[in-house]
Amino acid sequence: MTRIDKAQSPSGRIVILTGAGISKESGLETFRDPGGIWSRVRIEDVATPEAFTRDPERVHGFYNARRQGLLSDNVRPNAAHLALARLESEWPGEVLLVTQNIDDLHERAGSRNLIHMHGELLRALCLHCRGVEVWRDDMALDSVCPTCGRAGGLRVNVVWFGEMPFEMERIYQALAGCDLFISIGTSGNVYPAAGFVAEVRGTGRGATVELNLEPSEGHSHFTESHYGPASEIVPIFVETLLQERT
Ligand code: BJW
Repeated sequence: MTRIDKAQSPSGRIVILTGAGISKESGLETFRDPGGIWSRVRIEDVATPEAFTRDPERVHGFYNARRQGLLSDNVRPNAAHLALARLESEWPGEVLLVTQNIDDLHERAGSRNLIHMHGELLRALCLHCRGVEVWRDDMALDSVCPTCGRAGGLRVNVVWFGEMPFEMERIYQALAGCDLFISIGTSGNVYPAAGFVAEVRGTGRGATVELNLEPSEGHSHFTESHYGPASEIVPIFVETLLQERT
């Protein structure tokens, strides 16, 4: 099990990257597993700026369905989300959670130091005024921006292929200074997130741990790996990490 060297790093800075696999047991679909989202819908049709320009109604429909799913009663944080929130509150050093997920399950579990690098399903971006507002209803071509009052400019505030993920400078700064990097429930197919582990290895400083159902694309970069459902292996890993500090 990974240890943070207490002598070198008394407070131990941790960066955690999460992907769709952590929310799978909460009832949300992954993208690239068999039967996942990209097996039913083409990326080019719903997850690029060009798709939105070509057929905004279709893109709205895709995200409206996922928003309704996220807000349904049976979708809630699982033991893995809760364990990461516990780690943030009990760990003596900084814990930064970087999620690729657009759901709000980390917030609902209690995580606070959190970056949504691929955006948030429950926020709208106005292309007229660049305002970003909470949005929990269906979105349509004639939806009105709560900030500027104009219709026709709203899109879901997520990062599509070809767009720049959010807060990259802050993320790379945290990766450069971290003592432990933990990657959870991500297939390692999408950059720049897939390159974070190599970034940490390049500093020669941080330990790197993968917690996933199966080895990801970048599994060989990690110094330690544990495989199984996130709701089982994440709480065990967090418990051990906290025990080792005491
Ligand atoms: C479990 C489990 C359980 C299951 N327990 N585990 C070559 C050509 C063209 C483009 C590129 C290129 N090389 C790189 C690019 C850039 C491109 C890219 O990466 N393309 C690749 C396809 C090659 N990237 C971009 O365009 C990004 N922007 C960018 O690069 O800007 C320029 C830049 C330059 C320099 C620095 C910084 C930036 C933007 C990427 C946007 C991704 N958007 C999406 C959709 C939007 C949001 C949404 O609709 O939800 O984000 S795509 C989709 O994939 C989504 C996810 O966040 C993302 C990652 O998926 P994730 O989370 O890994 O899910 P899965 O399904 O792949 O994996 C799930 C894993 O969980 C699996 O391993 C399972 O085993 C596991 N699992 N059940 C634990 N119970």
